[in-house]
Amino acid sequence: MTTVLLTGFEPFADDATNPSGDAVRVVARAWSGPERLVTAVLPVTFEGAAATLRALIAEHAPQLVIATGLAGGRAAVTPERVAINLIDARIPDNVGRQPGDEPSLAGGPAAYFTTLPAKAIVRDAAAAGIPAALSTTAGTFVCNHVFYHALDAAAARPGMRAGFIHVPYARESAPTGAPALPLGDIARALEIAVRTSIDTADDIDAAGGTLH
Ligand code: PCA
Repeated sequence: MTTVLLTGFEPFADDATNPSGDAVRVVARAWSGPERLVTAVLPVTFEGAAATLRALIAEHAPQLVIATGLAGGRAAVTPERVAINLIDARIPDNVGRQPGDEPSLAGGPAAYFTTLPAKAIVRDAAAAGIPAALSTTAGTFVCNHVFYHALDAAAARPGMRAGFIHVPYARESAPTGAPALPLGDIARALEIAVRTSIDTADDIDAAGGTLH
């Protein structure tokens, strides 16, 4: 049976909630298969998040891993294309660590490309009426770190695809004035990302890059 691992994050910085973790819980409650869905809410700590993700991969041997996190300020659901081997934390993580200019994985490749069908996910989320766009940077904080480790794990596991999706604030809990989507739409977009990834072996050929 196909196993899917879908993760979000706990709250961090000044926020009381994190829509990625909340949306993953919504997807878990509504999931009706046929694949086995394993979900987790990761700590926003460099050590804990990567170790937890790797332990979940080792335990459940998923064919598909989709990690998600909050990108406060973005207005769309954004599949990430590139994970870079760089940590440069602008704020401390949830245990107060703030590494600067360190690799996510010493000796690892400079970057990995997502192995999710990112353009097909954008197409299908948009077709469902949910704002979606590709992103070429997941930043240099805990999300990019987890994204990098997911792809590094995938590189050693033929048959496992992995990637990362940043989501906007949820309307129900967004700071005043921040772009946001209803939590239900964020959850729906993640469900679509899972379904599209399962159904799409090779990404579609569509224009989707940016000029800057
Ligand atoms: N967003 C942060 C870390 C956890 C999260 O949800 C990030 O983009 O790195």
